[in-house]
Amino acid sequence: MIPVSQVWPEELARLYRQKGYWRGETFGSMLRERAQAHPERIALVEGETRWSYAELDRRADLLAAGFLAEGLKPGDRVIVHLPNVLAFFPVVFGLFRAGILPVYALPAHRITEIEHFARSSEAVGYVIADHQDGFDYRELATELCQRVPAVAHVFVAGEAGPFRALDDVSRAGETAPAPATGPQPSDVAFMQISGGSTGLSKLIPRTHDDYIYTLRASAEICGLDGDNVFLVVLPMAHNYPMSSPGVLGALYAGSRIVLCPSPSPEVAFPLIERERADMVSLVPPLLLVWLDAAEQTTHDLSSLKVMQVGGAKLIPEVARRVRPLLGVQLQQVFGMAEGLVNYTRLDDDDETMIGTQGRPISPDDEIRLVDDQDRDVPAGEPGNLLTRGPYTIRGYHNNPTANARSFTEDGFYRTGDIVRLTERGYLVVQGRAGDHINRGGEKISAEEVEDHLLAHPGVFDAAVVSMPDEYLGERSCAFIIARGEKPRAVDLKRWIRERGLAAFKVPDQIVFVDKFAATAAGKISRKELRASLRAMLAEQEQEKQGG
Ligand code: OOB
Repeated sequence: MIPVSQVWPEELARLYRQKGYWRGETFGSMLRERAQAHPERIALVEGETRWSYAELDRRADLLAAGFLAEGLKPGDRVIVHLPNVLAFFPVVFGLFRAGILPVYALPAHRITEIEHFARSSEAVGYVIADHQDGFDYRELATELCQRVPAVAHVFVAGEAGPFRALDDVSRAGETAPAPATGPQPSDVAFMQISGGSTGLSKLIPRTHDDYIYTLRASAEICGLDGDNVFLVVLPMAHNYPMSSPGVLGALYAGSRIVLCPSPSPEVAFPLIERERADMVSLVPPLLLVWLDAAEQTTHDLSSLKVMQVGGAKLIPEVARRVRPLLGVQLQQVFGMAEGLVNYTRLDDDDETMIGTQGRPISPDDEIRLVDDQDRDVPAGEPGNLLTRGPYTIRGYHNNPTANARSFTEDGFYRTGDIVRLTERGYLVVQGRAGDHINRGGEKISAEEVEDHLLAHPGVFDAAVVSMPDEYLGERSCAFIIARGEKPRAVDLKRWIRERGLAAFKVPDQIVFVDKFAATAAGKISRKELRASLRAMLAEQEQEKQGG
């Protein structure tokens, strides 16, 4: 098994420790300290169930011992594929304490993605819910175990079927020994999944030291403390609702987390009223829905103080409506699972809050804006955003090709974002250099979807591009050259779904063409091809509006 590590150059690591960013905490110790400091305080609310910090701490211990008793070992990797359910917390803290690495999958991921995560992380375990929103995760697990026999352990929150119930693992933990030694703060705690700008998702190893720094700093920037009630509506396996400050930042600060079973206003608004939630994080399309619903709601939302919006670009016209309609402070969040996170600050003026995507968490986040030849652009001009710092990774797990492409020789991460810097050091996102589609915060790699389309017998060639969408910001359009008789668009969409991909990757629109225009150089550059198709779509859109 290839060990997972994440190492910064020694002098930088020393600096980050000296400056107090990395304080030698681990997730296990962090939860223990909170549980000792305020054992009775409520940490988690789901429906009628309330768990105190002591309760969560106890359950995490049981699962840590239980997972080891099941035969898992420190350093093993376990895919955690859970929706927003209570079990998420004792599972991940149990794994942390045992030194086992969670690999976070999103609820929307399906067999193709999960198989890829299992292979690339060499996972031996898989944690799922029994079923959610009509989807049975146990069937997915059965398929996964057939395809990747190395996944020898499947644990289920709920009805286990042929697998092992988490409740039984907890029970086994009652009599099993506690982990002998815990992980070190500089060890990798877990792996996140990259948005996948080119091809398949990559694994992002994050250490206890670096991630806990972001929790502490984010909680401070967002004004979280023991009195706050954080409502989580986005899937918390994603880096944004997990850590910006998200659920883990809320636990770090000793706040209360309320799990919301659905992001829709019909479910969230009554919960805000009942639990007096004061903070929530949304993506832009969801904000639109909430804004509309807020105009008519009879629910008391007056407890809400801060509403974060991030994951995709929030346009100023929408940002401007937040305070008048919801009576809350807007906070923009621009971040990435690889590290760098920017926030507008709660005391920023309106113009900054509405018109920028914030500034970095850390004084030691280094930002460079460069042209396509890696030369610094003049001040105020847009450029490709490069970054490195105390919580931005220096490389993906076991992926030298991606690392050569995504990192400079001196360790800057190439974010793929095109941004502009204001005079005060705030970032304004202008777009993406690469070919990923940001569908309302859900990231789609054009290349990945093209590869699946190309596998269809009726497809000769395919190019997937983003197109502007009023609601989602961007949606996906697949240009197809048919082989022989044209397949029907619905069949191609079904094809993608049946290939076991997350539903958000199904192209929103399919356009058949006879050929792709050759590029200036006469050869087929997919990048240029996508750019020209995108330009064509934009032109058509303009014509439609003009006429
Ligand atoms: C967050 O993380 P990822 O890894 O799913 O996606 C990162 C990419 C960024 O590189 C950027 O292209 C886009 O998502 N993005 C934004 C944005 N926030 C993220 N683009 C425009 N405006 C924003 N506010 O999406 C993520 C991770 C942590 C915190 C927040 C978001």
